[in-house]
Amino acid sequence: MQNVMKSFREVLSNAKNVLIFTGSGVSAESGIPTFRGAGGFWRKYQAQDLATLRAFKENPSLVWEFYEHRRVIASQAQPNKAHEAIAEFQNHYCTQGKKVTIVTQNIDNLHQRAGAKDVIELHGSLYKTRCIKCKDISVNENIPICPALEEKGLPDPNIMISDIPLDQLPHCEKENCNGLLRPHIVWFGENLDKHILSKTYEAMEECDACLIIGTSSIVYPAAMFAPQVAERGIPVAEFNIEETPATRRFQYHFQGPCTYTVPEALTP
Ligand code: BV8
Ligand code: ZN
Repeated sequence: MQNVMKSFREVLSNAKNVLIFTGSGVSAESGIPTFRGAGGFWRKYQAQDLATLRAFKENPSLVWEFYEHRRVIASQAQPNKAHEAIAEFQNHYCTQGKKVTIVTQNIDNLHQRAGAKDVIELHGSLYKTRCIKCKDISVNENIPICPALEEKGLPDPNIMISDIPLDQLPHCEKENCNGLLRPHIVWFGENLDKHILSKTYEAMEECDACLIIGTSSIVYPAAMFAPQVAERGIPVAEFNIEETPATRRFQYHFQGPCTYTVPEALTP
């Protein structure tokens, strides 16, 4: 093991409160496409053209097909060695009375499926819906989420139409509501949940070591968080297959697939 990794493992063994940020790169080796890579496309759209309230209002059928496709992909994916190492590290640290907070930009639920606890999902979850009428938030892991969306999310770029009638899209089952459901996901141009942000800021203030894994640090405000921790003089280690716009802000950068580098850092 190289000396730099040894020194970071030393930092972790002395730390009492570790903060772990993750992005789509932590799920890449589970077969879930990242945004920046080729995977950022579905049919003839870029993910961020569909992850907006405007797209949903204009064509709820198209946006629901996009998210149904991702629900199917993520439900068929397995947590990888990086997700497992993070969950085991959190579990092991808790038995020593230390704290590990996991803050993810991902909506794929793979940290939780690997056994991680109290995961802070900055951008929501593929498996939660929110009613646009009564605002009820519910967990929903049904595949398909409704009969009309069965097999409807295929990424084939030749599929040109998305015309599921509104009344066949997912609707609220709360008493006398029946409002249209949307994914409980933060779209571009939407604010992050205040409560989630305050829990994140608290973890940023309290931590004495930080890891940032598999993110291009391009999307705000998430991109600001690890650099702000580094500004406090806290050791931050970036795990990525390449350098990012934030790399120079961090004390450590471990280059390579995170299923190799993260277990090397976290396994006792
Ligand atoms: C907001 C849910 C206030 C949806 C997501 C101009 C300048 C600055 C900011 C803005 C701007 N214009 C607009 C904005 C604000 C905008 C933004 O930041 N835009 C970017 C594109 C510039 N932000 C917002 O809109 C946010 N809200 O600011 O509210 C506001 C209000 C009104 C008006 C304006 C502002 C909301 C952002 C949340 C959007 N929702 N997700 C969905 O998933 O469908 S964001 C989504 O994209 C992800 O959650 C994630 O956050 C982001 C993708 O980033 P990554 O996860 O990092 O993935 P990426 O593919 O980029 O990188 C993968 C990395 O992994 C790479 O570095 C790669 O090298 C690495 N990797 C790959 N394989 C591996 C690996 N590493 C290790 N091992 C491997 N095997
Ligand atoms: Zn409702």
